[in-house]
Amino acid sequence: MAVVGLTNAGRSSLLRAVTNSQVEVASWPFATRKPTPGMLPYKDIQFQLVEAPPIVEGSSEGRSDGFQVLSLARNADGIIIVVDLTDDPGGDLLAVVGELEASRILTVEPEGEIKITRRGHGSDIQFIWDGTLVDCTPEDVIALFREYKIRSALVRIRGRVTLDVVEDAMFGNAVYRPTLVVANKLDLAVEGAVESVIAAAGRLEVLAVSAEEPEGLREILGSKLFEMLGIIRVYTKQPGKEAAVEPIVARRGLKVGDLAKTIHSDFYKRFKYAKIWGPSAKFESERVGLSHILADGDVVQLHA
Ligand SMILES: Nc1nc2c(ncn2[C@@H]2O[C@H](COP(=O)(O)OP(=O)(O)O)[C@@H](O)[C@H]2O)c(=O)[nH]1
Ligand SMILES: [Mg+2]
Repeated sequence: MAVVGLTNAGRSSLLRAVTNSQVEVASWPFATRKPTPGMLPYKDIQFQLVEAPPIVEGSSEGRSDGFQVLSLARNADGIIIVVDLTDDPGGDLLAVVGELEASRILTVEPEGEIKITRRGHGSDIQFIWDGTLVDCTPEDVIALFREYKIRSALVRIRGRVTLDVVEDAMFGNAVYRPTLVVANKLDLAVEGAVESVIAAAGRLEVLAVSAEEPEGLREILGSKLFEMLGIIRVYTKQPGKEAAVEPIVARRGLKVGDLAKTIHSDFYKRFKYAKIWGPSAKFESERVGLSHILADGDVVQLHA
């Protein structure tokens, strides 16, 4: 997880409160210059939190190590945005989200998808409609294509597609990162501060905390991240032995086949069946195939 925010929001304090890291907390601005990692233990797994240097206006154009900060966010599994409730937290949140978006790091999953298949010949744009265009017309899309010298293409529209989605599809550099907003310094917050963050956050979830009062914070933050990232833990088991203590950590939707591939390509090729125990099993020691979808807490025995 990349922990980002404006300077003094409390990124270092949050890491100190919930991880093993001894990062420097300072009341002067720009104390954190280098990305600093820490591990947050939750259940039997660990989340790596990395404090990014502060975001400033213009980070997305490279100001104040902006490219480094934003590539950290781009390469993380998810993002935590820390805002200071004693500042203008709603405005600060919009500023941070604005810098992320300007570098095509999306904090909200786009509702639509466009697939552009370019053709070497002809000069027409053909649409296939499995959805709608939002805030733009087919002519706008064709005009945009023309700017990028796309004259002949087959275009499939799925869901709700904005002009931003069209542009992202052409460049292929937009990424979506699940994002949690941590509204910090709750102990000093004035009335209405949390509400202003919630209003600015739109569809993002807001967790109001005080990093100076870390009681129970690990557990709360851990459970939010677990949920947000859609994590499941699966335990492998060899015949006649106890299940592994260390889980394999994966995303919701993991199939037995994916698991077999993760463990060894040979396992996948020579796969016969799997036996499962736990939440996704209809009964203990159920036999399942490659397409069975696993759940958090499952124990799996692969047979090849
Ligand atoms: N009262 C209060 N002060 C905080 C809290 N979190 C951080 N601070 C203070 O805010 C200042 C900046 O914190 P720091 O963690 O260094 O911010 P960073 O620049 O985002 O890493 C420091 O003086 C902290 O002691 C909090 O929850 N409550
Ligand atoms: Mg810091």
